[in-house]
Parts: sequence; C-alpha cells; structure tokens
Amino acid sequence: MKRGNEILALEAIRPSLDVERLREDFPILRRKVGGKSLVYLDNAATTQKPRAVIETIRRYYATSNANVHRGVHTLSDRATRGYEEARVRVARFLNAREDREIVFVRGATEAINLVAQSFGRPRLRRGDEMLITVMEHHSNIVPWQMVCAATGAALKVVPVHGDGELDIVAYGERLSHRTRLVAVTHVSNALGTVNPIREMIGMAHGRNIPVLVDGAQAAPHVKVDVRELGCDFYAFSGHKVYGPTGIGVLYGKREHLEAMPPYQGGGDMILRVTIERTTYNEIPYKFEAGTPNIAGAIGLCAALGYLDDIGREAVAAHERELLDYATETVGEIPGVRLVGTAREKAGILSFVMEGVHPHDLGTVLDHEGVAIRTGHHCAMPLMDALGLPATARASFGMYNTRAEVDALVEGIWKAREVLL
Ligand code: 7TS
Repeated sequence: MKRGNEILALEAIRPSLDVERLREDFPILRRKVGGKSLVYLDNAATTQKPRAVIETIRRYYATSNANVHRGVHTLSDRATRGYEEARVRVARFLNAREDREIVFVRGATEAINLVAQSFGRPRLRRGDEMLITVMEHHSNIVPWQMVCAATGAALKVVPVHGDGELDIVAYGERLSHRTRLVAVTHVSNALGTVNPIREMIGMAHGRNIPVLVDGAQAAPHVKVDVRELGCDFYAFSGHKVYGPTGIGVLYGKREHLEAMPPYQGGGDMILRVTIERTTYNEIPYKFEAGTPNIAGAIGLCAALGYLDDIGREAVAAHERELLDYATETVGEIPGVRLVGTAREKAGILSFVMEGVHPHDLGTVLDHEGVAIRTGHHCAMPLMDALGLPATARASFGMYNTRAEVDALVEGIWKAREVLL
C-alpha cells in the first residue's frame, strides 16, 4: 500500500509533455520526405526550430534591424536592447553569476577556439600537458592540437571503457603536476554518455587545474548550472537548443575573461584606438569583435525562453523515456549492436548492424522518411578506440514520439530485408 502511494506521489510530481501539441509549434515537422512523414532523429546534429524562434527572427528584421552598441537612434537602441536581453537570458539559462560572463560566439566550435587561443596558448609551454578525453568531438580536439603544436605542450587523452563510459581512474592518473588545462565534453555526441563532470571538475580543481566543458550536447538535454558545476568555461551552440545557426555561447568565469587577451581585433572590442596602441573594451565586449549575430542572439533568446516554458525537466524526462524505449526495441533487432551503453546517457542511440554499412542503413531509412546520422560523427579518435569505422545514430529531441521510434525500428527491419 505504502509503495503504491509512493508511486502515485512520484507520478504526480513527474513533469510531462504534451508532445502532440508542441509538435504543432514546429512547422517543419509537417513536411513529407519522399512522400513519407518526416521522422527527424538527427537532433544531435541540429534541432528544428519552433515558430517562436522563426517569428522572433522575422520580426526582428522586419521591425528592429540595426547595428548594436553604436547608434543613438531608436532602432539601434532596440537592437542593442534585444541583444543584451539575450545575454541576460543565457546567463539565467546557465545560472551564471553575471551577464558579462556570457560571450556570444558563432557556436561551440568558436567558443573552444577562443579559449584555446586566448587562455590555453599563453599558459602552455614545452613540458606542460593539456588533458582531453578520447570521446571529444573534433572541435574539442583540433584547437588543442593547434595550441600544443604552437607551444610545445603535450596533448594527453583519457580513454573510455568498452561501454562508452569514461575511465575515471585513468582520468585521475593523468591529472598531473604538468597538467595546465582540462577540456571535456559534458555529453558525448557519438554515444550519448553523460560524463561525471562535477566529479571531474572537483578532481581538477583539487590540483588548481581549470576546466573547460563542451556543453554542445548537454545544453539541450540536461539542466546546466555553471555555478554548481564550478567549471571555468562552458560552451554550447544555439542551433542544438532549438535556436538559430551561427550563434553560440562561451561562459567564462569573470576573473579568467578579464585576464585573457582578446581573440580577434576589430570594432566594438575597443575603448580607444590610436595608431600606436589600443585599449580594449571590458568583458564581454572585448571578445565580440565586429558586428555580432544580433538576430541570432535574439533568436536564441526566444529558443531558451521556449525551452524553459516547456520545462527542461519535462523535456529530459520525455527524452529519457524515448531513449529507454529505443534502446529496448532497436537492441532487440537481430544483428544490431548498440554502441555506448553507459549508465548515464542523454538522448542519443548509436548502433551498428552486422553486415551492413551504416551509410546504406541511413539511405534506406531516408527512403522511409527517417532522418538519422551515419558516419564517424566528428569523433574519429573515439571510433578508432572502439574499433569501428562508423555508426548509425538516432538522436532525440523534445518533439519526438514513441511512434517515431517505431518508425525507426520498422525502417531498420526493412534495411535488413533489403541489404542482407
Ligand atoms: N561539441 C560537441 C559535443 C558536438 O556534438 C558538436 C557538434 C560540437 C562541439 C560543435 O558544435 P558546432 O555547433 O560548433 O558545430 N556535433 C555535431 C554532431 O554530432 N553532428 O553534427 C554536429
């Protein structure tokens, strides 16, 4: 009896989504692909946009377009206010202490490059080490390789276990007196593994080593609180959180951002310029050279507002349910092997089918209207570590349904018939 009551109480507090209703907010979900209803399961690559975002961008260009931080005229003031309101919204989304800890960039890639060049490069020397993991997206590998090549520092790598969980013991062992910086993904884009970044940050900070977290795959699925995490930097992309492409966020602790040199030079990042020398603007403007993606920031603000209205906990619970259902139903298909079965996962199901190349599988699924991604997912070192050339990857968003998982499963069965 008591147990029954507990379950009832749990259900009462569990947030739920009206998925059918919210699907109506996404115009693209109504379109057909090759005569079939679109089943969009490539959300880790990019998410679709709700009308709130599309309309906000249209309205901005139709009514308020001007450059920011420069004009005294009405439109410039409106554009500036919209852009800065977006910064406030992002700060709240990440629970940053201050708005000025939010730098607008093109996306996670640019955020990481900024930290690599402005924070990593000046503090790395020959004999120093930079620590990443083998499950990083290329955008959290290549910028560090470039900095290591320029400074003579060594790039060290934390391995993964066969199930896609990070080897946390190896992580502890690789943190050394030589380590100057850790860069780690919050959620793996290829496997969906959620890394224990709080613990990892704590371990690094125990040795005074700063940590950058690549949150590109976490921000859409997991509630992120940078103050609770204590991370030094956090990066994510607007287009993966139902916002536009070409806008992203770098969160950095104020003391770091203030101490860092600018990444690019140009307009807006200066206070005074003479031919001899330039005084830089305060943060975050010091890092936002040139006309920024104003419409993108305003669109991102609408996306984060939309996501928060729906409720991030409710979205996470819904995606968890879809992932569990897909794990069970896809995993049952003969010849299919799931790749990445970590205990903590978010929204991503990677798999391979015996005797079938993932690209062929993806092509058959596309004929059924089912969009998934196949390939190395910009995580070639991880694929090498797992001994795989490629996987098929279904990734879920707030608007996906169990019926769409069924369509994926049917499509895979069809691929078996056609390709085997
Ligand atoms: N970090 C992670 C973990 C990612 O998944 C991606 C993009 C990036 C960084 C780069 O983000 P961008 O917006 O700057 O390009 N990941 C993927 C993917 O999994 N499929 O397409 C893009």
